[in-house]
Amino acid sequence: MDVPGKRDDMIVHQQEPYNAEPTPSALAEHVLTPVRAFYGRNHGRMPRLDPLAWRLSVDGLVDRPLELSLAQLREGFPHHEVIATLQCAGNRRAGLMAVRDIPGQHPWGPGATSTARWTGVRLADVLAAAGLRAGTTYIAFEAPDVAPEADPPQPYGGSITAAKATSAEALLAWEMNGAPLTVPHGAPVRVVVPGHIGARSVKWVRRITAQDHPSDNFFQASAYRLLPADTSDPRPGDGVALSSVALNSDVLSPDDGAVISAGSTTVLGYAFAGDDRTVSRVDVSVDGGRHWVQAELAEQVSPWAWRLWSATVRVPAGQVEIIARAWDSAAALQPEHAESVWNPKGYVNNAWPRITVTAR
Ligand SMILES: Nc1nc2c(c(=O)[nH]1)N[C@H]1C(S)=C(S)[C@@H](COP(=O)(O)O)O[C@H]1N2
Ligand SMILES: [Mo]
Repeated sequence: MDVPGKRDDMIVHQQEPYNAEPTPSALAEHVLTPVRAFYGRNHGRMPRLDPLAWRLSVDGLVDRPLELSLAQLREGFPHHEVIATLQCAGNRRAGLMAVRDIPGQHPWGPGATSTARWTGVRLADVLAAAGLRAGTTYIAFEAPDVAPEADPPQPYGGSITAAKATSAEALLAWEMNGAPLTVPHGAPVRVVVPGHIGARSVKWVRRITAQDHPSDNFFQASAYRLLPADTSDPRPGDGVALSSVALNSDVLSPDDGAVISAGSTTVLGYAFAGDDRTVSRVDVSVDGGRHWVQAELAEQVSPWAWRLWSATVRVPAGQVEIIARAWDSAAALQPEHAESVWNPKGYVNNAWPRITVTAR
């Protein structure tokens, strides 16, 4: 299937299913990532749903199971907007693959992260209309796209806690940056879970289930889990299920490997921390960490959005490594080395970003 409306310089990791990220310089251009540059992450063939035939069912531990058309969803609940960054748990995996190979996974760079303004209704309002019963601890989502990599092959799904699902920020969205959602981003309606890994923002959602346990879907029980480095034969439920996005940052300009002029250079990047954390400080070093320049943080456009940053540093002639490190509002600092965060599926590489330039 062709993927309409994407920049032609997207870095395509896989054509079918479509997996692609913008170049670092394209990502650095805007605080709100244009849809044509927004990364795409798909585990199966994208479904093309007829918006008039689409129905959302809400079932499980509810007093009044619902079946909503798109019109009922749009007309039955107040509309809300949230600017939120989506970050795939596999973002920056290439840095882990450089430590030790991770077979069968895409070598994502920094671009499996993008930010948009999402419009829809609060998931909380829809759950309230259904009447959540006492004992509901998780809200599970299911979509129609079948993922061949799942064992057994099954429709994509996942879950979040009932607390997160009833928060003010979790949406059922039909618009992205003021335009109707496109098929690659989940048309007609997707879940948007700000502050959680992208995997929980289920696209093409068709079923929402209130339950007293996490989803047993492959992408909740087996994938998107942080396994110990020495795990050889993982079973469902092993390791840590990923939800909140850990503090992370990367350098977007100059390009890794670029030839630049020695002297004053502006370094651009992003930093992001999920859920109740925000980014508080970013530093840049061009001398292996002996000296650091504190970066200027661009405006925090929403509590759920990344922060772009810039730092002006003096780059000496020769081959120079540019390093960055970020702190969040809980005073956590990114881990220094990718070696210490390597894990079998290659998730959450939040080690200090390092690029190498040649200055003349
Ligand atoms: N139905 C469905 N939803 C999905 C996925 C998927 O494959 N199928 N991929 C998830 C993952 S892993 C991520 S990171 C985000 C990516 O959203 P995007 O393609 O709009 O950038 O969607 C999530 N929602
Ligand atoms: Mo993802």
